[in-house]
Formats: sequence, structure tokens, C-alpha cells
Amino acid sequence: MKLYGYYLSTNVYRARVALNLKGIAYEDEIVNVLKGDAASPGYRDLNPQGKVPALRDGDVTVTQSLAILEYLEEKFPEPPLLPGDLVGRARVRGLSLAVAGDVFALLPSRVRDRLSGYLNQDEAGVRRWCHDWVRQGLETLEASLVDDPATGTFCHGETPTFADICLASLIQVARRYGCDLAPCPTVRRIYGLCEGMPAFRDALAQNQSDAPPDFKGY
Ligand SMILES: N[C@@H](CCC(=O)N[C@@H](CS)C(=O)NCC(=O)O)C(=O)O
Repeated sequence: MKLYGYYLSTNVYRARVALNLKGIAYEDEIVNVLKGDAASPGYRDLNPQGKVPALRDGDVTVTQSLAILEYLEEKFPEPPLLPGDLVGRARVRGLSLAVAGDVFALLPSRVRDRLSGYLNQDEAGVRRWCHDWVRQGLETLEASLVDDPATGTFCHGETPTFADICLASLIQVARRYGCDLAPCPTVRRIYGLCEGMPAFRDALAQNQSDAPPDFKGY
């Protein structure tokens, strides 16, 4: 199994955590988005979307982080990262999409480049944009978790699910943009548990083979 991505991508981080939680061995194929590797013809042959992550399993290519999680879940059901019941799965997928879909779509370099390009935003303006959407994403997630009886030790019940993987990816960008986590005690509590697990820790940007030696994380 090969995972195409690079150390800083929080979208790739989600795939790394899922692979780690399921104990699946994989090789990294480095595609450095910041150097334009994702737009190269070679990578576009593999993933015409020109984005990371992509997962290669034999002659199968899976794109989009949440689709990769679904693929892994179906192919390697243990340990499960989705609840056993229909309603629970719908809740976990809803929480996951609120983060990976609604928030992360507003943050990548293709969005930031347009803000600083024809929308004439300076660096502070672009940063404010990202900070604002991440803050709103954190508050939305907190509101979805705090009073819901389905929230357990983790986002849903007593074991990590897709929702915790997405929560943890949101924390990575919250740190990058200096968002205050104080208004989100439930999110903070759950991330505290994830942070202690090797599957999450090993997936951090600073623990990847392509991370610069002086990069210590956010
Ligand atoms: N919805 C996609 C987003 C993937 C994505 O935007 N990845 C970024 C890196 S974090 C990327 O490849 N950007 C390259 C580009 O937009 O040109 C997912 O969840 O996998």
C-alpha cells in the first residue's frame, strides 16, 4: 500500500492516522504540494484531481481523505472506525464532513493563492481568513459534541472513529493559525486522548520522513 502526500498536509494526516489505527503497513510517496509536485503530469496521471492524499492499493487508486478512510474501513474492518449502528454511522460521517468538507475546503493553497492573487489580500488577510474558518469549525464541532449523549470518551462512544481523526486534523490547523481552544473544552479533552495514542502521534507532520529536521511542529 502506498500513500501519496507530504508531511505538512493535514488532509494526508487523516489517512495516516487511519492506516496507523488499523495497523496497516504502507510506504510514503512524497508529493510536495508546495513545490508544485501535485500538478506534475506524472502525479496527475495517478490522480487527475491533482491533490493529496491518494492511496494506491495494488492497481487501485483511491482519492479524497474521507473516501480513503471508507475504503480502509471496508477492506480492513478491525478495529472499526465507524459505529456498528446506522444512526451512529450517520452521526460520525456528519461530524467528519463538517470538518473535512466544510472547513478544510476553505484552507488549501489553491484557495489562499486566489485570496492573495486576484482578491488582493496581504499575508495578514489570508491568515485572518484561515483563522476565522478554523475558529468557526472548532466552535461548530464543540456545539455538536458538548450536549449530545452519543458523545463518549471520544466523539462517538468509547473508541476513536473517523470523527476523532477529523477532530485531530482540525487541531493541527488550529495550532498552525494560532486559534484559541479555550472555548472548546470538549474538543480539547478529546484531542488530549488522541494525542496520547501512538497512531495519532506517529502521523504528526514533524514525525514524517520528509519533514525538515528543524521542523518541530506547530
Ligand atoms: N478534499 C480533499 C482535499 C485535498 C487537498 O486539498 N489537499 C491539498 C494538500 S493539504 C492539496 O493537494 N492541494 C493541492 C492543490 O490544491 O493544488 C481531501 O480531503 O483529500
